[in-house]
Amino acid sequence: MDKKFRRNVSVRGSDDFTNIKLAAPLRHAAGLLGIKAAIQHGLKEMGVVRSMRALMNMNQNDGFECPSCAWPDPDKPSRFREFCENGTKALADEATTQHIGSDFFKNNSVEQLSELTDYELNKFGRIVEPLVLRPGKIHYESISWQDAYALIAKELRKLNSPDEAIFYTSGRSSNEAAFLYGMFARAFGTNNMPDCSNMCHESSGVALKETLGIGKGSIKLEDLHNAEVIIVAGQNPGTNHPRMLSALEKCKENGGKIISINPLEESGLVNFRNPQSVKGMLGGGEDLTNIQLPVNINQDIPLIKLIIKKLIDLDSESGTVFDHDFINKYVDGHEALMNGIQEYDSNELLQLTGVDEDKIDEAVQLLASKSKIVVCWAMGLTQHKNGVETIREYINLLLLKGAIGKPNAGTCPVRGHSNVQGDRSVGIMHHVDAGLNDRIKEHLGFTAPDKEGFDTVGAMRAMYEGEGKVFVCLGGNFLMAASDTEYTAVAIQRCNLTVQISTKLNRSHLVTGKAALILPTFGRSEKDMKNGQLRYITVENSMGRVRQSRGLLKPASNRIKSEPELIAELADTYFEGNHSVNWKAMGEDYDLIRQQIDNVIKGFENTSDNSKGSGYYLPNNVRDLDFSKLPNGKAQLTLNSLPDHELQENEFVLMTIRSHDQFNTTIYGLDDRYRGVYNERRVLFMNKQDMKEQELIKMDVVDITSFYDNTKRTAFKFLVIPYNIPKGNLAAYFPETNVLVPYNHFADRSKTPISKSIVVRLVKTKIG
Ligand SMILES: Nc1nc2c(c(=O)[nH]1)N[C@H]1C(S)=C(S)[C@@H](COP(=O)(O)OP(=O)(O)OC[C@H]3O[C@@H](n4cnc5c(=O)[nH]c(N)nc54)[C@H](O)[C@@H]3O)O[C@H]1N2
Ligand SMILES: Nc1nc2c(c(=O)[nH]1)N[C@H]1C(S)=C(S)[C@@H](COP(=O)(O)OP(=O)(O)OC[C@H]3O[C@@H](n4cnc5c(=O)[nH]c(N)nc54)[C@H](O)[C@@H]3O)O[C@H]1N2
Ligand code: SF4
Ligand SMILES: [Mo]
Repeated sequence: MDKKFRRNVSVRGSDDFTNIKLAAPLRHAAGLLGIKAAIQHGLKEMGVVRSMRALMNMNQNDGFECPSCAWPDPDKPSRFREFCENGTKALADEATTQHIGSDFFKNNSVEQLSELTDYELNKFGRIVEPLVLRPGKIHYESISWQDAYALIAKELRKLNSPDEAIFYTSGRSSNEAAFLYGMFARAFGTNNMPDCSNMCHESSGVALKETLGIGKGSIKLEDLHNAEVIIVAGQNPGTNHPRMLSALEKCKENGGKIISINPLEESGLVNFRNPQSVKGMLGGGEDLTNIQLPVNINQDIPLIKLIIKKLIDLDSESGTVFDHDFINKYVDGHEALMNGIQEYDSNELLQLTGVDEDKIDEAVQLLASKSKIVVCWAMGLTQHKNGVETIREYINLLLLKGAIGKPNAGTCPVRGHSNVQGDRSVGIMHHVDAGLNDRIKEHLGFTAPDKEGFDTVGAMRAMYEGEGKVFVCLGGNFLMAASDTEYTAVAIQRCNLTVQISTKLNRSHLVTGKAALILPTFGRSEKDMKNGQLRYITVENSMGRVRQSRGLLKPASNRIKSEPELIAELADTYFEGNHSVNWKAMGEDYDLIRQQIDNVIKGFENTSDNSKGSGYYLPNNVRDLDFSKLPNGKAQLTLNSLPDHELQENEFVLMTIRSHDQFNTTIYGLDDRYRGVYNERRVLFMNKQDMKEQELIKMDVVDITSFYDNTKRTAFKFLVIPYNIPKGNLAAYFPETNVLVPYNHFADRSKTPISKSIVVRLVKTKIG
């Protein structure tokens, strides 16, 4: 049953049910309920004055960037209007007035705390002083910053090779912190820089880079407003990128159409009651989706192939469906694609999708006559074995339509964490970039390693095998975010030292290496003062715009430090002031960091000046129709094979998704209002017909098991809920179900764990 480790810590926490209430899923998002939920949450955590001051400043050009998702702000934001329910929750969660320090840990051992749920752990509040968990001990104690740095430096020096250290980054950091951190890892001697995007949009990066030459999206916010068709695939913006709904609304008002490709009919995509418009508050809101295609999980490739096939038939009649001029001029691989696609039988493709042909034909008719098409996507496409190929298939569609590199058309991988794109841009990556290493040598004066480092799954394996011994995390909650929770727990516990640079308590502070440190840091809303000056950081949003962010709230304590400063002090301690980089000076004056970012990272220019006001866009070759770095100097059409899901009897495909009340592993509350689930997270969404066949009724309790490579994995105790989901498909929340995702099954080439298509069985344990 419950697997316990070296310290008697639980990986699972409590799995008691919490008194579920069910309602019908909502047919609209936001509106009054959204505002009420946001304000309630904000006021409870922050108090009235703090809430109002902070909200007035969030996403303003002279304020701070929302710490939640990476959705862009308009270039000219309007006062007091640029936030949403979930941004408010994220802010309240970070700016909470609840605090914990060494007294708290004196009374609560890591063993006791680990018995709680992730929701309960997060509620304790902000960590306000550096803490150490010494070998064999179960209580964290206070430690000075200098002693904490010295402990890390000592453990790093003990390693046989720099490659025994691993430096993880979660995407909430800033460009300045991420740059220093990445450069410290390299100066120390390793490219072991796993990153949350390895579990997130890595498949998008790989697919986009090899087809279009840049691992980022091509559109800007305004392009959505005037697109003729927006395809939203594998994404739930109502919950995860709420202000995207305003962009979809604008597109609809301008006459555009929306196609949603998703096994679920997500409320936010059905109808949006914009809390910032009269129509949204008093009227019925805006219906968003015109055509919903409830595709079976991981059957997007057959769906898009079928759509392309049908478009080919229409094009052979009229010659106007595809943009032949564009294809001739800019696209490679047309003939191969046309030949390749003929091998597929339309009926077989249709069967795989599970969608009504009439609906697909409606989408085909729409796409045939339009060319300003944007495809938006998120985790529903990336987290599959064939995530890279799935995205490439959508890019095929865009290229054939000539919907690339022109206004109101293109690619929109909607990023997760607020600065995950920036972190990657400024050098958080496990790959070797020879040009980058040359510039490091030239401007920073040291030789960066030229050996490929570990990504997330590589890091898990290395720690498990004893090859990774010191694990430093710039934010995040690696234990709960990574796949195969129990394997990852063993891996982490084999480390000599684990270091978490964090704001709030999470399970990665409890399931640790032999020794552990928590280095508490500022949230983005907090005022970062040095020598009487207010310092700011910069971030890059999902559409490649770099802008400044300056906090305004009083920091949670005077014993916490900013991320850049503490990283610089750690580097300075490690190098004992004896290194080509003046770390200490950079940690004090972020302009010095920005100058080096401009020197070392391509595309960044005069960042300290240019990111004022509305910021500046980084170069993007797709916007300029420049494919010169790709084979034959052209964008690439690709041949992608069909996914292979041979299910045995009683097997299902499970996707692990987010509820409306969480940010990744941070659980704000127990409701999923849009899906009609209240006060419970241990639920399994299931098709009614499947329930009947499995002899299950509503509220039956099941264990979910997966079986890969002769290993059975079990997520215990889930309540079955009948839901509008395609037959054969299941959905449950992450991170409770991460235990089912095998550590060694991930997307080809991007190595993103298969969190959206896990083959599982159900075992009934109790009648509901
Ligand atoms: N409030 C809030 N905001 C967030 C986050 C959060 O946890 N909370 N997380 C942030 C992060 S890091 C990220 S990466 C993003 C995640 O944003 P999303 O990707 O929207 O998040 P998920 O809940 O994983 O939802 C995946 C969607 O894909 C659909 N889907 C699953 N499998 C398939 C498939 O095979 N094909 C298709 N077409 N659809 C499929 C699911 O039904 C679901 O609607 O959100 C960011 N923003
Ligand atoms: N099964 C399954 N697994 C998944 C996913 C899935 O859909 N299904 N999604 C994956 C995705 S898309 C992602 S991005 C990863 C997320 O993986 P992570 O980024 O590792 O996880 P988070 O839950 O976002 O991290 C939350 C913690 O970050 C810390 N934190 C918050 N703000 C700050 C800050 O400003 N600075 C610092 N230093 N720390 C801060 C807090 O201590 C908080 O507890 O999870 C992945 N795992
Ligand atoms: S859409 Fe995302 S970035 Fe914008 S306010 Fe909402 S949570 Fe914050
Ligand atoms: Mo993500």
